[in-house]
Amino acid sequence: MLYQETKKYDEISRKAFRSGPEIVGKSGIETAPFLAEFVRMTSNMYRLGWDERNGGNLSYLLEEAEVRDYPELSHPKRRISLGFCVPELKGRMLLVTGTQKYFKNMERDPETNTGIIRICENGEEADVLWGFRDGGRPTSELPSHLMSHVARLSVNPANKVVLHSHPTNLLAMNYVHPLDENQLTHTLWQMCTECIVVFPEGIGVLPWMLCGTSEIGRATAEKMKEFRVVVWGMHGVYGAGNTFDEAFGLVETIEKAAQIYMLTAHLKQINTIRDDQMRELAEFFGVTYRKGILKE
Ligand code: 2HA
Ligand code: ZN
Repeated sequence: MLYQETKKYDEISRKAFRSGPEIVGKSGIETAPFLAEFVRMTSNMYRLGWDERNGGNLSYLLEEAEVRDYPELSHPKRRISLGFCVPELKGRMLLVTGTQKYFKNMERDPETNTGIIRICENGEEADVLWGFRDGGRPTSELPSHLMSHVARLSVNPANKVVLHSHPTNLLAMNYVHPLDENQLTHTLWQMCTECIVVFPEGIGVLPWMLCGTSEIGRATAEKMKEFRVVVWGMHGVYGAGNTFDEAFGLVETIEKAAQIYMLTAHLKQINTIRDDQMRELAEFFGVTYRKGILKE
């Protein structure tokens, strides 16, 4: 190899090593670290079996600084109507999965399966800045995503990620465990030692409701003021976090706890994590847990 060629090769492999092989041969927004992380997360969720067919959706609130290097985002491609109003997010940009799109296909073609939108000044429309290449639209669950972002930002300005998914064991548990917030939280806390530390505020629960509507969006957002995780009865879960890892890790922990429950609920239980032990954990790790769940 000539010296120049070697140098070029080294440069490419260094880049690939730093940001993952997917950036080689790509340009513009397709090289953005936030897109790589978004795609990685949806692919993981698919492989975990949480997001069959077009199930699940993901949204990420973008900061101006993250998109400065991508001039293609300054030319809106088309305007879409939201069907609801989120004045709190006017001017904000989000990367979001597309409606009827499969998490399975995200890695292969992010530009068709996702898109970046900017909420217009009226809060009722959005400009498509990139993606949805086949003329698609953002997820049918956009009301729940945008309203949840607003709710989380009102209590935590650093929140950036909202996810919706159908984790298998958590969903199975919905059919055999009371859908009561305190009872469900207590059971899940009991299933893994770390649970009370990872979600000390517990989990919110909504009864079965029609999905894809502004009503379920408003109900989810109301819960999101108190909880980072909201179970949609007999449907799935919403999770929020400051980073992809945080939102994913939260749902992953809850799904693991639900799996332990589903593996043991029909067996004779001879051991448990007691309430006083959970209190000991919370005190040791310095977390403030939701009151009214552990016996005082
Ligand atoms: O978008 O999961 O709740 C697919 C869904 C709807
Ligand atoms: Zn769903």
